[in-house]
Amino acid sequence: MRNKFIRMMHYKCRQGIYPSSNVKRFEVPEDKVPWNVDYPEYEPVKYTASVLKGKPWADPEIEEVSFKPNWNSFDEKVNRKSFTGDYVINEEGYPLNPVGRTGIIGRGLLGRWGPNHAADPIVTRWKRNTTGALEIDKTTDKPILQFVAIQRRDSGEWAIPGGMVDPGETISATLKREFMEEAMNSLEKDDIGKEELECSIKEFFEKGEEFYEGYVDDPRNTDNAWMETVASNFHDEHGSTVGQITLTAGDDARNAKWMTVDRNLNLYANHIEFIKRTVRKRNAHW
Ligand code: RP5
Repeated sequence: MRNKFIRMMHYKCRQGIYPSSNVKRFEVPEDKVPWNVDYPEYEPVKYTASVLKGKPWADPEIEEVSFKPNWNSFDEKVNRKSFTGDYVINEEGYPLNPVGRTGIIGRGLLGRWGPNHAADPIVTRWKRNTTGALEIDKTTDKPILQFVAIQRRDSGEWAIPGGMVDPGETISATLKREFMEEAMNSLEKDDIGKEELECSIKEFFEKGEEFYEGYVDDPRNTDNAWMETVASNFHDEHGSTVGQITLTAGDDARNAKWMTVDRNLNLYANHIEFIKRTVRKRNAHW
């Protein structure tokens, strides 16, 4: 399960302007990404969004004397361990992005210094025609997969309906909660409505297959804060359970829909990689 992480490269978190800001990343050519490659000209911009200040889900500044994080371990309820192995704390006391340079120091929009843990539910069904028969791609002779995608409010990009793991929350709870919030609009329901929604997907969400845990090439990553995720596939083979539900966008999602898998999809962060792995696992058309 652990990823052969050392070979990983990031792209989306080295591009131009930092999300929801006018802060320009210092340019980092691909060969200068690894920390062990000298880059004497490197002058990353320092940026931590002001929106983080005083938020209960965000860390204080590193310099704050009362802030004594236990790096590389479970720190009270906050998971500061990385799936990539132990990360380095530099001389100034900042954790270093395990993939390498991003052109920005500080936390940007991310709440935690070091790893920020998320979970991504990849909910799939087969594409069917109007009679209910599987659609088979003529070139590969394989059935075509569809997955639940949401359109993010922040960037407008389509994405897997993942979200942050709350302190002390189990990954399986995050996977179900985020799906309910972003693709079923559970936050707008009263307690009874929420319970009904949960009942309708409870059994389905018990049969997930975890296939990735590791770094995410998220556009919000910085040199000192980055996203990691656990991605699990929940598959409705006969299209008879979750495959039938009406999707309603909620919370951070502007839209939600069943998206037909296509290798040319342009998705948020490196979510296309997760879809590709799911396709392989299901032996679907790519
Ligand atoms: C990505 O950001 C993860 O893969 C996950 O989909 C998402 C979590 O962040 P929020 O959607 O909560 O902002 O890196």
